[in-house]
Amino acid sequence: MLFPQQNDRRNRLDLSGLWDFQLDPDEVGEAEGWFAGLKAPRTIAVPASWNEQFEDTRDYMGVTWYFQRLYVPRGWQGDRVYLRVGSANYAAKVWINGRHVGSHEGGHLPFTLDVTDAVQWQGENTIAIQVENKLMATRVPAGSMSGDKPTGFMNNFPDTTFDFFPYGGLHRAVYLYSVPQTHITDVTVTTTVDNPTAAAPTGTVQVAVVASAGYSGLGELVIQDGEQAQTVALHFTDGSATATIEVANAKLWGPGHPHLYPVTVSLLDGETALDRYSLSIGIRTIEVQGDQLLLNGRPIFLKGFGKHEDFPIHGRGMNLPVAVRDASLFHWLGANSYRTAHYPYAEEAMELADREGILVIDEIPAVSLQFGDGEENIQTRLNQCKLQLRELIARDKNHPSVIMWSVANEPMPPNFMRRMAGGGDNADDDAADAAGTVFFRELIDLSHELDASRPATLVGVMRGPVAWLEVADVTLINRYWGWYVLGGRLETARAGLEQELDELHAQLGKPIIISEFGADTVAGTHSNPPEMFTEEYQVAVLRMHVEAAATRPFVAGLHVWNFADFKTTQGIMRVGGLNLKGVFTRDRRPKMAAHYLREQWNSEL
Ligand code: GCB
Repeated sequence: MLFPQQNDRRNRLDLSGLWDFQLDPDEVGEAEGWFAGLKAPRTIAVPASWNEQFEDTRDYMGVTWYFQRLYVPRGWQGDRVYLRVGSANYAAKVWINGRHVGSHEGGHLPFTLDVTDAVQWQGENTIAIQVENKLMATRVPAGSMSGDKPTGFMNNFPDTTFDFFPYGGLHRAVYLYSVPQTHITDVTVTTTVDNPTAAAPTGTVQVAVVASAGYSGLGELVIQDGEQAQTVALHFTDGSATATIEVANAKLWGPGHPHLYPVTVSLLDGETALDRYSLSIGIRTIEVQGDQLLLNGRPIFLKGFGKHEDFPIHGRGMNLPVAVRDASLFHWLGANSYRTAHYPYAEEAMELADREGILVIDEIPAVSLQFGDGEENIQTRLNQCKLQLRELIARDKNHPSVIMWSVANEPMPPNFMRRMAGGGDNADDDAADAAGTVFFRELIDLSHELDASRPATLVGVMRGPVAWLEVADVTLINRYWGWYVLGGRLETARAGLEQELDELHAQLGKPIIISEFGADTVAGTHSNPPEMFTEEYQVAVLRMHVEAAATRPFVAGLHVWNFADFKTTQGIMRVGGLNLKGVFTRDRRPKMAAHYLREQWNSEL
């Protein structure tokens, strides 16, 4: 899972650019051998979603083909060669020079294929990637729950169970890279701090390294602290080695002081490096104590947003200038955190968060999980969730910015709509809720098993079962008081919100983060007194939450839904196919709410 890197032992070719592309609605491509060349290609940009690059592809959710030609540098001969696809939504099959080399399912996490034996050194190589984005009940996230009968998110089109556009394509860069035959395959860094609130704390950096082919030999670990470097030897047995370094006077990582220490791991043959891998680490701690979330031993209040990877034309495709702009707007606002709603974001976004001191709640694509379509489908989705959680933690475990894993957003209890209308529980619901509790406990346990250093959570839907929240280390709740519930009646909504916060705190005794709240707002629409959809109303809804949190020390964070307006499916609740709850427009112009938050969040610093 290590991100490909260019150094004196490793090479990396970024295959971003213009590729050949063809839709395959009749699914004849494989039988007709399109992996050797497309029949009627058009040109597409990679990385990006296919949906908005052409007139006829916006709602296309089927099979497509991407095709590229390239030379593999002769200097790589003798090394191992890998192909790494950053994100192919949803399923991908890959051919090199007409030979099938691997497949992957799950649209927001990278996969790597060993293509050493498939590439040729004389002449041109071809890469064909079949990407398919069918909306299916057995996928995570799930599309239509019942084939042709639309039952998804408010009967919207395309038919999803979730409220964002189901973009398809090669969303992140594709790399070809080389590593030496004996190479580093994984590095895991964990940090602890003795007395983190002391003036000059000591940090302990533990590093576990895995090397290929059961490597048993020497290596070294170097951590750079300004002008000083500390070096320790690594002794590998059967491909594994661990080392611990103490950093005196450690500069702890956090918002406002995102200090990163360069670390390099090498495998050594005498003086010669067989392989090396570098990363930037942050020394910090994150823990839950009673009803508080502690960063470096001090309570931290999360100020920020649920976001989306979304921008016109790029769709969900990686867009570095937008990511940089968003980080800059976070600083302008005084925001310190976000949740990767509702899927893992690009690795570059995590790196940016490390550098900029932004805290991240990192989420798998388990949005709107359903529990009403039979045991078999539920188990299929559980397995897919576990796989994606493993892949996510393997990918992001070394980022100091990542402070928590989220294993689900708004899983749907059966009879959700009845509950939303204020109906009470009944016996059937209890059984389904109990099955859900087991499902989430498995995911939270897996998260703890894979990474004991970070809390794990799931994000509860309004009127969802409290037992589901109980399994999480931190209580994350999405609440739409004043919007979906008691819209326009803000005084009554405020009382409902406050009562609910106090009750949940009394029941669970954990820190509460309101991980979504907000109001759809048409930029430029105003009213006095505030009315739904106006900029004044959005400010009033946000103010209600800011004030409710201010008098409740157990509220450990407010994440406004959403940072920016974003594309979703078409339907009666989504004007122009957009969710308008952004405090910025889709092109990042501030609404009044952005100015309001800026005043609030900067004055608290
Ligand atoms: C939610 C979902 C989010 C939606 C939002 C809304 O609770 O988690 O995906 O976009 O509500 O605006 O309805």
